[in-house]
Amino acid sequence: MSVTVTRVHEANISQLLSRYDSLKFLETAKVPKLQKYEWTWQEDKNGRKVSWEYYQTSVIFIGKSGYGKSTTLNKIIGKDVFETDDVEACTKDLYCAVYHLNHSNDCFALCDLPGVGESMQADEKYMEWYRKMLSYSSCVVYVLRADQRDFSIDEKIFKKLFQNKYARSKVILALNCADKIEPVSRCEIISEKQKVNLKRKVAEVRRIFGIDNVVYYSAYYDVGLKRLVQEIAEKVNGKVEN
Ligand SMILES: Nc1nc2c(ncn2[C@@H]2O[C@H](COP(=O)(O)OP(=O)(O)O)[C@@H](O)[C@H]2O)c(=O)[nH]1
Ligand SMILES: [Mg+2]
Repeated sequence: MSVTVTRVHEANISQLLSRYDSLKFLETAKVPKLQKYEWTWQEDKNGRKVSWEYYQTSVIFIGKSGYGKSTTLNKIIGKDVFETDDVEACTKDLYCAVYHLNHSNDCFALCDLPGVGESMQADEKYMEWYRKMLSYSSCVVYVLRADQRDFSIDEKIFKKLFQNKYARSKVILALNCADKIEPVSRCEIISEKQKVNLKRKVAEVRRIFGIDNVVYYSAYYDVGLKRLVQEIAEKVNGKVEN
């Protein structure tokens, strides 16, 4: 199976490092590179398939459509390059923001894998493909919503995707839309009362999914994103050579 990889953004890593101190290690880090996988393709300007090197430092964002993955990526990057409209279910395309590291030909990539959730439920045959792709990444950000009450579908998907301890060790559960948890405040983006409920939600999600790395944030209001990037940095740092 092959996949179309679209680079929605390409820049030097300095653009990202100026925004996030926690990623500074990428200035000197060596990134192991994976090549020649049949699904690693992108189309050039003439529509021809050209090989694409998939970087082991790739960070993949997954989660159901409408949970705010693209908004999160745009806020991290500082540009609106990932489309925030709803995408068609069942798409298998991968959208990436690629950052070139100064000292080598290596890259760091932030990727959006839309359609996970609905399509995985609908079609078991994609499971293996998704699992493979996730296994080649250094970090997987699984986006949930802080105001979500029922996690049963996500729990099912999660268990199918991350079947062993190693796979789960890469995961960060990111609770977006923290501003929407009750009691919604008119004066503050996230009130003290909301923070109490957010902490309870984090504890609940930790228990349900069996993952310690759980953070809450609001992509829309840019609250808590530095903490999320810090968690990402820790996972990626464990996969590169310093
Ligand atoms: N209130 C609120 N809305 C958000 C937040 N993040 C995303 N949204 C909204 O949720 C909708 C879906 O977001 P999008 O990024 O397209 O979701 P995706 O399908 O997971 O990529 C958009 O209308 C966003 O503006 C957030 O933190 N708070
Ligand atoms: Mg999206």
